[in-house]
This record gives sequence, C-alpha cells and structure tokens, in this order.
Amino acid sequence: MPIDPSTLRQSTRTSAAAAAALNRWRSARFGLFIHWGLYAIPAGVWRGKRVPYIGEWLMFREKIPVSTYSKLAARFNPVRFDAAAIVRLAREAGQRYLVITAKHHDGFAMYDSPSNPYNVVAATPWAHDPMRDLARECKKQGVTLCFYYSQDLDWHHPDGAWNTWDYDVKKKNSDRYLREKVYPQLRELLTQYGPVGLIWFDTPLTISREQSAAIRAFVKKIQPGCLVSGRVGHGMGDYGIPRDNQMPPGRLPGDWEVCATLNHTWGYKTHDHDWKSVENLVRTVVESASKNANYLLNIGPKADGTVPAASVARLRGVGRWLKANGASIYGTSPSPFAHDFPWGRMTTKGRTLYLHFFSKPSRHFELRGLLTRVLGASPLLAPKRALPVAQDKDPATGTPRLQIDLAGVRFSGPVTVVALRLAGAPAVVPGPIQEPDGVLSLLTAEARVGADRGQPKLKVTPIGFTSKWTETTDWLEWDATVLQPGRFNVELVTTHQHLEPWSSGHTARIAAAGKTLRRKIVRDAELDYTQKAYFPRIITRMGRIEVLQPGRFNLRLHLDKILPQPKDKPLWDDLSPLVVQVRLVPVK
Ligand code: FHN
Repeated sequence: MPIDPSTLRQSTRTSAAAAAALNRWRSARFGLFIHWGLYAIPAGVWRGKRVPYIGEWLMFREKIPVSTYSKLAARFNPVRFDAAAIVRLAREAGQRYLVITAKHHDGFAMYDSPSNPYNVVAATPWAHDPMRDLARECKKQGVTLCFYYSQDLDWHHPDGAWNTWDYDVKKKNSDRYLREKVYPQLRELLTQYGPVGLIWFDTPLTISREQSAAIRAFVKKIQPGCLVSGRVGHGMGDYGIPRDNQMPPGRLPGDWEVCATLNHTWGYKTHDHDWKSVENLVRTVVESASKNANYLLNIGPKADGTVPAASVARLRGVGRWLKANGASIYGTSPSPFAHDFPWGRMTTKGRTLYLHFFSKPSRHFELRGLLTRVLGASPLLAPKRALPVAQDKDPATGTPRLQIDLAGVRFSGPVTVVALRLAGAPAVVPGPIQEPDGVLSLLTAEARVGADRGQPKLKVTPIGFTSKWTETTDWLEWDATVLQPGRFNVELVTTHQHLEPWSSGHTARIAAAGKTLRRKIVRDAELDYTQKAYFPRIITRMGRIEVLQPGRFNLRLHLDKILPQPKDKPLWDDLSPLVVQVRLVPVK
C-alpha cells in the first residue's frame, strides 16, 4: 500500500492551543485505535471466499459495487456494543486516548451525519449513534476521544478517490467531494461530540497540498486544540506517522505515533488468529516511547459490537505491566541516545533515566557514553534497594562508562525497569560507540551524507532509512568509537516497505580499516526485532575487516552498481535500496 512520503513530515504551524494539546497527547504515550464499520459483517469473507489483505479493504479488493456493499447497512445491528466496556478496556490497558473510525474508505459514517444519509443512524436497523455513547463514556472515564476520518479515499462517493469500478475516474472532482462530504462531516464531528483530541486523517494518496492545508485550517478553526495526524498529507500534520506497524531504528526527531494491529488486520476478520504476544506489545510501547512516539494499538470489534476475546486479553496484559511500570512511560521524554541498544531501550523524565531491560543482562551491566553523573540506581519495582554503581572512563578512548551491579534486581515479565537518578538532565557522547558485547552498530540516521562530486542526491528520511539512492558517487559515512579492537564481520542491513519488493541485486562497497569490501546486496540472514513480520531487516554479509587500534573508527559506504528503478512504479514509491545500518560483529 503506497504512502505519500510527506506523511513523514510534521507541520511547524502550531498555535498555543495545539502546542498544549500536543503536550497532553505526547504525555499519554499509548492510545486505542478502533476500526469498526460495515466491513465487520463480512469479516474478511466474501461469497464464501476468504479475501486476503486487511478486512476493511474488502470492498476494494473484491471491487464490490456500491449498490451491493451498501446493502450491508440493512444488516448492521450491533446490539451488544457497549461503549462503557470499550472505554473501560482502554483504561485497563493503560491507554489514554481513543481513535475510532468515524468514516473509513468505504464511505460509511459510523455516527449521526445529518449531511449524508449513508450513516449508522439513518441507514441501519440499529439507528443508533455509537459516538455519542463513546463521547459520554470517554468524558466520564477520563479518556480523550478522537476520530479517524478518511479524507481522500472514499469508495462510496462518486468524487472520492479509488473507486474505479463504479465511477468514471475522468469525471471525478475532488474539490466537489471535499465540499459535499468531507467538510460537512468534519464540522459535524467537531461540533456534535464536545472536545475532540485529534482527527486521524489517513492515506493522502491523491489529495493536493492546498487541499491538505485547507483541511488542517478547517479543523483548527472549529477546534483550535484538536490535533491533525500526519497523514492529512504534505507535511501538514501536528506529528508524523511511520507506515503501519513500522518501528523505525533509533530515536526520531519530532513527534510521532506508531500505529499497529494486534493481529494482521485493522477491521475484524474471522480467520486472522495470528495475535502478537503481550511481550511484543509491551516492548513496542517501551520502544515507541524511547523514540518519542506514541503507540496506537488497534482493536477491530465484531459486527455485534463485541471486542474479540484475544484482543481483550492482550490489552489487559499490557495494562498490567503499565499499571506497575507506567512511571517509566507516561510523560517521559525519549532516550538521550540516538541509537538502539541490544539489551533494551531508555526513556527519561527530568533527571531520571529509565533503563528498560528486554532480557536479563549479565550481573555487571555496563553502559557506555553517558556523561552525566549518576547519583543512584534502583529497580522501579520491589525490591527497591539501591544498586551499586561506578563511573569511570575507558583508558584508551576516554569514553565514559557506567557499571551497575544488577544482582539486586528481580527480572520478571516482558520488560524490567531500572531507574537511574542523575545529577542533571542526561547528556551523552554523540555518535555510535562499540557495545560491551563488541558489536558496533552504525545507523543510517547517525551517518554523514556526501558525494564524491557535487551535492548528494541521496537523502535520509526522518525515520532513518536512505531514500533515492540513485548515484554511485553518493555515500554514507560514520565516525564511531571502538574500545575493543579486533576482527569484525561487516554486515549491511537493508529493508523494504511492507508489501513492496525488496530492492536487491545492487552492489555495495564498504571502505574501512584500510580495506575495501564489495558485494552484491543479497539476503544472507535477518535481524530479530519486534516488527520483523512487516519490515524485515535483511543482512548482507560484506566480509571481514581488522581494526588494530582502539579509538576513532571511520567507515564509508558506496553503492557501486545501482539497478534501474522499474518504470511502472507508483510515483511516491522509492525502490532504491533502503539502508538501515551497517553492523560490525566481532569474530568469535
Ligand atoms: O488503508 C488504511 C487501513 O485500512 C488502516 O486504516 C490503516 C491504519 O493505519 N491506514 C491505512 C493504510 O495505511
């Protein structure tokens, strides 16, 4: 599913009201996404056939005519819908805002929309507005109500985008669609339910820059404190959104939201039982917070209004961890380090640095690169006794080292947190530093970009991948700190966007430690991480180098041969190699 790369940028036009709203949203860190609509009736099955892909795309996948699909409305009677229970579930999960599909791409409004009869009150036997119930319950239970609204794709309206089987594309007029449907409906959403935390716009595939700007202005005029998601398009959102289920490597500049499914669909599907584990979900909450991102985790209620039991169980599982450990997530700032650590992630709150361990490290844990003095360390949970700490400098490189004796920590559950009390706000040595296990990880986000001649065309996206690498003269370069010299296997890590082909077969060249390694980009292995099911990190083994001295280490990456981009690719897609990092792994 192609996405306009401008959704990765964030607007700088922020009013005082929006800044306050953004602060509140940021400190919430965890939200509930709800995809609920007519598509919950077929639930991924059409005319007896299991339809691949996400459930809410069924109308598009099967090219179901509007006249047929709209008949589902007459069968929509979710008498077991219980707004109080859904908001309570969000509370139990530790989610502080809720984003529900007011109108998805099928064009059906899941609320009372006086401007358009294709809605849940006017067109269904239920004749009930669930958003009124949710607004009341959110207010009562202290959860911020937000709406998802598909401002571009609309397969029901003749002027909406992407229904080519009912309507003549040449006759479509997007301004008329905005005028007739989007603006009236946005006004309703922003005036019928009290304060709205944010409008979660999505899939800006055909919308113009002017249209995105106008939609943003329209929302802000009615509710200045209502945020606008990055997918309003053209960098007009208050925060950015990576692709669905995408976890960027390293810390991110600006505000972000990682949106994710619990299985592999947003709208309910009867036959998707591949659920993520509570461990994976908790780690993703932590990892998002460490990267200055909120985590928006989805449920897809069934056609009768109930939430699948597997979803309820998982959300409650995350909630149990957050209830005990929430101080290390809510209201925190991201990790002071730009890179990820092999043992876990970090968040900060003022002078406290939280170390989130994903696995039990060795008793004498070492953290490199923290410049600030540590006054004390203790586990976040009982037994809260002080842990012995020592700080010094690596004699050869001067790199600050912190040792913590973790013998007093009870490691349990998906993530164990240790809090460090610092003498000031955390300051760190910039750039990559070799880890105590000997691995050196060079993230694209931490690289210098240059060219042998002129200006580089190559860019690094805000989420830390290369983009538009089309010139063999362009390069990425890193300066890193090596503490334990020796022989290393050099690995190039590339990725691809979900559902898009992996761009392989190019030739990479790495120059480091007086050696040149050249190899075709092929799949030798994959890295393990939380979102590997969607965005694999593919390792190409480049060869071996030997680093003789501790100290500064330089590595430069070129592409010697770049295969041409396919001619028929969609405009916004980048099929050049997406480089995530270069890893140096000590030879055992
Ligand atoms: O096409 C939609 C999809 O149905 C779903 O709503 C997700 C949620 O992020 N957004 C779009 C795909 O990115």
